[in-house]
Order: sequence, then structure tokens, then C-alpha cells
Amino acid sequence: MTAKVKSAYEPLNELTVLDVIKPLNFFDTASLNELVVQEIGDGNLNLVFRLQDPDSEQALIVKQALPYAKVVGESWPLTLDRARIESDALLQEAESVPHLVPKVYYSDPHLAVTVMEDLSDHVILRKGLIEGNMYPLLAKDIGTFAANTAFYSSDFYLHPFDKKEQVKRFSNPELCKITEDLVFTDPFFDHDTNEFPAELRSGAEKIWADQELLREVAQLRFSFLTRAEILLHGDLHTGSIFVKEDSTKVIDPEFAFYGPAGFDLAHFFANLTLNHLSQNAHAKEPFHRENVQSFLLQTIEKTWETYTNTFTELWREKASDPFAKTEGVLENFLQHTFQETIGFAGCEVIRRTIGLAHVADLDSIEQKDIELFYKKKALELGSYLIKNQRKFKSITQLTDWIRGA
Ligand code: SR1
Ligand code: MG
Repeated sequence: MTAKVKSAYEPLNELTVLDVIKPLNFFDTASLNELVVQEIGDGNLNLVFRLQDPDSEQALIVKQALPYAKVVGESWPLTLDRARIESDALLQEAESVPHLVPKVYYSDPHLAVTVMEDLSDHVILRKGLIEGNMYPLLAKDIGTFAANTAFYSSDFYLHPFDKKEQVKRFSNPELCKITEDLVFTDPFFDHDTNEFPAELRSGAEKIWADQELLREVAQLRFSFLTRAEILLHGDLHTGSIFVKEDSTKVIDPEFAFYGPAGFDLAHFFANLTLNHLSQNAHAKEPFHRENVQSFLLQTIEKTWETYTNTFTELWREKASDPFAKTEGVLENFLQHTFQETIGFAGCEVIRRTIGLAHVADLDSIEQKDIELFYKKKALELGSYLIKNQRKFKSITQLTDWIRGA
């Protein structure tokens, strides 16, 4: 859909958002004043408006970046360019996996706005998992998403000039800096962005004093800073995925950039692992808990299998790399990606436990002592993954270990 709208930046409200969508002629209704408009954003960074025609049920979403991080306030300024990155990433992803991302109807980089498909019939995966729901398509869909977006954005497929153009297009320094700080730096030092109760201090101090662990984190961080391998979503936790029984949609790629291939799957696996831990407290009865926990581990296994199988098929059919047919080249790439996935996942587990921006999976455990117990476990688990990333040789070795942990 193409249309021109007025575009000097100002934060939208329930009224001015109508000016943005008016030229799009999306709604059949004659009067836009009849639309029900709600600001529904519950994330850390943006405004999200849902506009719905109460008669026809037609609806759409207008997402606008604020010039600061909503989670902290105006004292944390943040680039509006992330809105352009997000809509460009959605369009890019839609070229290979259109069924796995919301449709973009319109975007305006000056207003920092993306108008997109309404997905209110889906739920946020994190919420669904905390409630103990299971999603049969999840693993296949996320594995397919990760493999396609990785392969088609990589040097294995693209001409080197095109790849470098893409790296420039998705240069996202401010959002990367958030990840560099919040995932790879602050939780590993006594930094003032960290957030945790006093009872976790000894666990945190153990991490800060562990030189072997810090050396590994330094290497993972360096990888994140320097390895422009593929176009990443950049923030693929379970709050960035919408699900329903028969559909999966990956949303919110405002952190998209070119980075190391294991990073997205690591975030997905880390957040599933945190949910797996939290099920011990959330699940109402043991039988259901066991079901949900095995679903989570199977999801990790099937996602990785789908990722490697799909990536391998794409490689065999379409790789233009001169070494694509050389024995062991693909296997080395996948092996390195696997190892880093485990290390990055360990960092994310630790960050979501003692750093900034926790996860509701653990924070919503009602009994304080039980919450602390599982948070301590999370710190041990994250540290082990980082330090032992090279010991895991297969995905089932990883899931077996999580099951035992
Ligand atoms: C200030 S932003 C905090 C976190 O929210 C986003 O979803 C990212 O995970 C980021 O690290
Ligand atoms: Mg987000």
C-alpha cells in the first residue's frame, strides 16, 4: 500500500494516529472517527496503537518509536532510526518467510512509524508459555525463520557487494550498544544497571570473580561486536514471538543488524530454558509440568534440527560460495554456530536474571523463596553454558543437560 502522509516527528496519540492512517484507505468505514483506538504497547521502547473498526472487525497496528527508551524514561535517548531498521527487516524477512512475519502496510522513517498487520488473535509466546500452553508449530516455524533469514542474508548466498550494502543498510549502532552493555557487559560486573535482590548478590559476585567465565564472555562479546555473518533479528526472546495454535509470527526486529549466526537461536533457547526452570513453580500439577517441560526441550531440539536441515538444503541448492562443495565447510560453520549459540544463551540467561530487563517467567513466581531458588539455579545454569559451550556436541546433549539441571 503506498500513500503520502505528513511526516515531521512528533509522538502520536489516539487522535493524531488517525492522520497517519487516513491516506492509506485501509478501512472500509466512511468515518475514521468510528474506529476504536487503543495504545496497547507493553514493551520497553515504543508506542503501539491498535485501530479497529467495531463493525467489520478490520484492524491494524501503528507502531511508533519514541526518541527515548520507555522502560527507563527520557533520560535514556534512543535513535528513531530503529523504526526504519524494523520495517526494513520485516520487509527483508518477508522475502523468504512471508508467513512468519507481520505484513507491513506502510512505513515513515521521519515519523518513526510502521503500519502493520494486526495480530490480536495471537498471544505473546512468553505469556502463553507461562500459562502452560504448548504450540506444535513453534519449533518448525522458528527453525525455518532462522535458517532462511540466515542463509539469504549471508555471504554464502549474496554477492559480496550486495552483502556489504546490506551490512550498511542494517547498521544499528545504538541498539547494538544496548545489547553489548545489557547482555555482554553489565551483568558481568557490579554495574548500576543491574537489578537483583540482595539474596542474589553472592551468586552475582561469584560470576564477577570467575576469570574463566569472564574470558569466555569477552570472546562472545567480541564475536557479537565483530562477526557480521548474517542479518539477525537481534532480540529473539519469547516476547518477540506471537503464536496461536496454527500460526507463528516473529515481530519487533528493531535490534536487527549483521551479527554472529548463533545469536538469535541463543536468545530463543535461553528464554525457553528460563521458562523450563520457571515451570517448576508455575505448573499447577506435576503431570502438566512434565508435559510442558518436555514440550520446551523438544522445541529446542526440533528448532535446531529444522535450522540445520533447512540451512543445509538451501546451501546445497543455492550457495554461491566457491568452497560450498568442499567437504566439511558447511559442517564447520554449523558446528561453530552451535557452540556460540550455547555461549550466547548462557549470557542471556544471566542477563535476564541479574541484569536490566528481566523475564516475567521468573519474576512472576509468587513465592519469594521459590523465585530466589530458581534465579540462583538460572545463574548456575548460565555460567555452566558459557564455560562448557565447547563440550556440547549435539542438541540432545544440551537438552539432556537442561533436563538434569
Ligand atoms: C532498554 S531496552 C531493554 C531490553 O528490551 C529489549 O527487548 C531488549 O531485550 C533490550 O535489551
Ligand atoms: Mg522488543
